[in-house]
Amino acid sequence: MKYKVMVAVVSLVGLLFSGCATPTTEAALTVSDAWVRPVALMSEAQPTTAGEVTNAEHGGHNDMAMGGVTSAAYLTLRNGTPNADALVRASSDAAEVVELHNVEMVDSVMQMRPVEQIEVPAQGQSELKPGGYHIMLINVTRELKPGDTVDLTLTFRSGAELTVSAEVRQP
Ligand SMILES: [Cu+2]
Repeated sequence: MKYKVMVAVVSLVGLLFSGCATPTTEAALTVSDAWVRPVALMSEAQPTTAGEVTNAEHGGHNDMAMGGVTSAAYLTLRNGTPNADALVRASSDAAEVVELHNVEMVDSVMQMRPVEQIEVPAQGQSELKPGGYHIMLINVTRELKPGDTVDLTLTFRSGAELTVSAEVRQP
């Protein structure tokens, strides 16, 4: 009885696996669920998003005394190749400066830190999500309303480059 269930599960997994391994144009690296936090430009009171740090912490990146408006992009990276890879750079049509960040607890305070790269394991995935790794959009150049889209170009350690369209939406 138990054995039969096991067989059923195994064959189902096998089916899923063969379904993924389409011989034509199999994407080595894929991006899914890409989204960006909305921002309103020109509003006097810019609410600070929970879990993120205010512009003051980004003083080094802002030449303007008032500081630019920031947002963050999140997505899931999948690596279908047998080799580990890493996201090493990102750029966007909606921000002057784009950095890769992580959120760490430092003396029980959440702080954002730039990181060199975000690892994507072989045959695995990495999630960029609130409270963890994210793509920081610094000096956002236009209003980002829910429903808008933001282009993100992602460069990987392997040299692969992907451009994705991220939807602006509330967390
Ligand atoms: Cu950040």
